[in-house]
Amino acid sequence: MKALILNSGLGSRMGVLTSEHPKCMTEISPRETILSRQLRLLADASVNEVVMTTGLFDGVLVNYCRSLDLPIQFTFVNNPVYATTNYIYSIYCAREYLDDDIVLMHGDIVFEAEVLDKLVASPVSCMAVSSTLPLPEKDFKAVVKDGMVLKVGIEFFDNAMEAQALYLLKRNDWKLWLDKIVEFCESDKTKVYAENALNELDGKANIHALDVKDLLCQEIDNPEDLATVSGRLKEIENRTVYMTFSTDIIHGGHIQIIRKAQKLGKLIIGVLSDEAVANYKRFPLVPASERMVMFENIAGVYKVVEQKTLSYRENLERYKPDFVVHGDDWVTGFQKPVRDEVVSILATYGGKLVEFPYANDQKYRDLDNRAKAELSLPDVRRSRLRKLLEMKGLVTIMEAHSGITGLIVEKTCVYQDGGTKQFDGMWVSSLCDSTAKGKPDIELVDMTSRFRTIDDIMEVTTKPIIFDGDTGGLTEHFVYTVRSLERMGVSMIIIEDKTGLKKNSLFGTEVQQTQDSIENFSAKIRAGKAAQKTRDFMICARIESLILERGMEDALTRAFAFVEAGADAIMIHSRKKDPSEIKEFIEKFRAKDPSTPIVLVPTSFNTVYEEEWKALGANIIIYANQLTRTGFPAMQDAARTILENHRAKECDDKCMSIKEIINLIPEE
Ligand code: SPV
Ligand code: MG
Repeated sequence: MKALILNSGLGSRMGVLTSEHPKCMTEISPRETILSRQLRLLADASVNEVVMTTGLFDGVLVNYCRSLDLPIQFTFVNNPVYATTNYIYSIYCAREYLDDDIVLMHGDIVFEAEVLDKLVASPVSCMAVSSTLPLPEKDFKAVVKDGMVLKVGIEFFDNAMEAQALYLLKRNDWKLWLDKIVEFCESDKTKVYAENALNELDGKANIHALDVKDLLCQEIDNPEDLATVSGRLKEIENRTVYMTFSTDIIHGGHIQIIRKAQKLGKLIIGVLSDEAVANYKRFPLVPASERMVMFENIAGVYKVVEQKTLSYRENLERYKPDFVVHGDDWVTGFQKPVRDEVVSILATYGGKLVEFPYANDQKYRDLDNRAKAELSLPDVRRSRLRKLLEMKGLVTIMEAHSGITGLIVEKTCVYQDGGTKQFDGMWVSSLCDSTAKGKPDIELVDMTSRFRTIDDIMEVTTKPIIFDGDTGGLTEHFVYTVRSLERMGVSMIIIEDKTGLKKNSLFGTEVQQTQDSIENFSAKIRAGKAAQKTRDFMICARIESLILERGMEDALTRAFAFVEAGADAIMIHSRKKDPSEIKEFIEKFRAKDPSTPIVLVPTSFNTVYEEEWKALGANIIIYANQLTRTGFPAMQDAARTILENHRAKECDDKCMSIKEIINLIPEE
């Protein structure tokens, strides 16, 4: 596709403005002339070959075009008799360069990017017309019937629309018109409009009317036009466009949509906060502060701001952008409520939503998968629990005891109120790990076997892991456990202040359980902290005083002593249904220690919502055994159903489909 720009005219109605250069070099804004704007928009629309006819000042014009340094290849054609002929003759002079699809425009037309984009994207020949503007007395009008342009000229008022000499002409249609132009010029009809030749074709050139309505598309004939157009441009250039990004990798697809958005106005980019990204898709590899810098450095981005939540409300109300740009992938699906909210906020002040086709390109998905894989590397995974705590204040952790339960924790996601919610990490429970192996929870499953479970989970997931270290064993052994876990990429070990043969805490005082002394347990914590190599790894001290009914004071004394010994977090446990003793502990602990993270395992005291725990000052909520306790009864039920029915059919409805399994477990 080539552009043909007609710049041979004298532009005498512009007065002194055209005394030293052609009209197209008239300034329309502090940075642009009519021509530089046309050429920049053509280059943006990937029209990179321009044939330009020239007349008076042709040397000035040629030098000017070259000085613009645009990715455009020019062919200049001088009309030697520009003073006595009309542009029909200029086209005739250029005819040998025009065997292509042609964007034809007069050199004095100013239009906004959307007009040219629509024109260039048109699958058929078309001419820019407006159904909303009044018919001009002395300028072009197009006679339009059934969407087709039949005639163009000044004299037509019936069935006519305001029209501008801006066309897309497909090669075959253009050839018909060009042949007529040649015929006219060779029989000396050179003082008429090229459209006179077109009109003789009686609509055979198949030119459709492209209705650009109120979009700017206007020729500049005199200083009054110049003032109007400059004013419109100022208003257009002050329009703002808002887009949100959650990505930590910028690829070609992003740049493409950014370029499209920039054509609509000054582009404000909202970078989604780390917390919102972590909830919405995955933990960001690059923090929001750095992602903001990435976008600030993309040419032509006007401003970068943080968007704290998936909802656009706060930023739309603050910046009131004229446009919000998004891919069309949110028209349906879980983001629909976010979109609906955007539409309703835009409606309050007359903003517009512009949706471009979503680039669902495999190569971009691969890129994101590679980034995701990085999250499973030991160093990256280990450090993430601390970051999540910092970012969210409260993190939620779900039990996993195998690859498949790990995948369930990794992937389960619910969509609520336009947002998403998923677990932040996994708890490798001693109870569930032992149960899965058919063994009691008495530190019988040895560390090697427990590590094997962690490895199975790590192989297929990326989220941080908290390991249930029971009593931690002998201090001499514990230091090795800390190092091994740290090396594997586990984020935290929780050890309980018990000694001897450990029994599960939920038995409480029904079984013989011995609490360790503060001194011994503190020494174990100190040794563990001294053994670890990184700053990221955390040792959490679990206090069993309430389980063993030793009272609140004992629990608090131990908590402060263990923090003193170096514990990075405190877990307080209870087997009562009533959450009051846990609430009392949090309140009293927080009165003296505002920052050490508090971990809870609300299996018995399960009536309190996460939001309330957060408000009270808790930081990690572990759902310690629910996958085990729901999974195994389902298996027992299936086994019983088959035994009772002597076949598997009755079990079918209880089964996960093979398709669902395939979705849960992707092949590499
Ligand atoms: C586990 O899940 O193994 C625990 C938590 O240690 S609890 O069972 O509540 O003691
Ligand atoms: Mg346990």
